Amino acid sequence: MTLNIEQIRKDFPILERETKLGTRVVYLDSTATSQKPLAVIEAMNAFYRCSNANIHRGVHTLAEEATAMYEGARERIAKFINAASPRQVIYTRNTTESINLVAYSWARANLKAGDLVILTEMEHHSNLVPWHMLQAERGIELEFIPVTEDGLLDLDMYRTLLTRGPKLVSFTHMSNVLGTINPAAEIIRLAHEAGAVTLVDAAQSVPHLPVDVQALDADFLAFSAHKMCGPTGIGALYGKAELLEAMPPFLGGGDMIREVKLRSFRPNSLPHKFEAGTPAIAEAVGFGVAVGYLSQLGMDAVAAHEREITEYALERLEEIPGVKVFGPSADRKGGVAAFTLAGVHPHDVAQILDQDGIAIRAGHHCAQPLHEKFNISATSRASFYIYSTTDEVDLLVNGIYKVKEMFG
Ligand code: 7TS
Repeated sequence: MTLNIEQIRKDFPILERETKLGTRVVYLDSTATSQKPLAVIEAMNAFYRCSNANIHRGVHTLAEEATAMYEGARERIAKFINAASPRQVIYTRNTTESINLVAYSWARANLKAGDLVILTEMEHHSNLVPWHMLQAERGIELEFIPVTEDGLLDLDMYRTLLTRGPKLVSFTHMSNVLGTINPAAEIIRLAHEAGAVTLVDAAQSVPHLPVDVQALDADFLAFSAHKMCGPTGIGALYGKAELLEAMPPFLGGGDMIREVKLRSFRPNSLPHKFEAGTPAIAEAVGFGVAVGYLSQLGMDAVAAHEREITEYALERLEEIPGVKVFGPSADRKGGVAAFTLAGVHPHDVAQILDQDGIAIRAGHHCAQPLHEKFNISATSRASFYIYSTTDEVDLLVNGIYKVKEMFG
């Protein structure tokens, strides 16, 4: 099945927004956050208009309705990633909080000084800094799977690192800069053979590819709603039940307890043990509708559309003299094209494109070590999603030619 992009674009009101020039906005920054379909916007609106109440505590109709909507969304999200049970899906604020939850709860209970954690050189800061913090606190050791010149993980080096008996392998499923789709199932299989637990940063994969946590055999997997048509302020952590059950709570407070005495408490069962305080209820409802929207399109079709756009974009970008696109060929990457333009700072590229209503991002994209690896401080980055078109790629390319003219 192929996507009907024209129809899809009608679902996203923001794509109708006019620029200063009276043209339609060209949104090429979905890697930072995706736009939201009307169905999600309206579901959240309807929640506040008709069903708003706090969850898990009221016996009144509104509270029951809100609770059912919040838990119903969890069921849909669990199904979307093929989790065996919704108990294994914990709501968090975003991917960052999901990774921090593992670092605070699982890692502080299971890692001691000298224990090895393997990361990669292409991680987002959110899968680096929590481990730096634990290193400072606990004296754990960190090693990194190197990135090759063409933007792939060096799996031979990974195999070598595994002989050192790591306790955890935590890696991004898809790079937010190179677009590289890493062979997650293989990385996990090898980690398990070496006796390590695995954490997948799926911030960029769950929105763009079919992801099946059971097929991957992932121990933990983190993602954010806002990158997959859902609202900001909510994300998820998937975990294997036996790991989650053995873990101490993360934040303490209401809802995460079964019983509290003045001097003690007993934690609640999964998933509530990890959801202290009033959660993002309307956002959970929006998250559930977002996964429903993507399911309806079909994630295979989503991935195929992005592959097509990316192939076209790489072809067009690479024909511009002075443009260098980072990362592997289109068959090994998702819808991300980070590039440099010789003699022009990436921020200038983004700023000049913005004058024509073309939204791309410039900077290190929260992956400073990766940029350092390629001896650059920043890139310009165009990224694509279900509503992106080849016409928009053409506008981007024309815009870059204009930048070249301005800079002589
Ligand atoms: N991991 C990856 C691979 C990401 O791309 C991002 C966000 C995160 C983690 C963190 O997600 P959050 O929802 O917790 O913020 N990436 C980007 C980006 O590329 N531009 O803006 C945010």
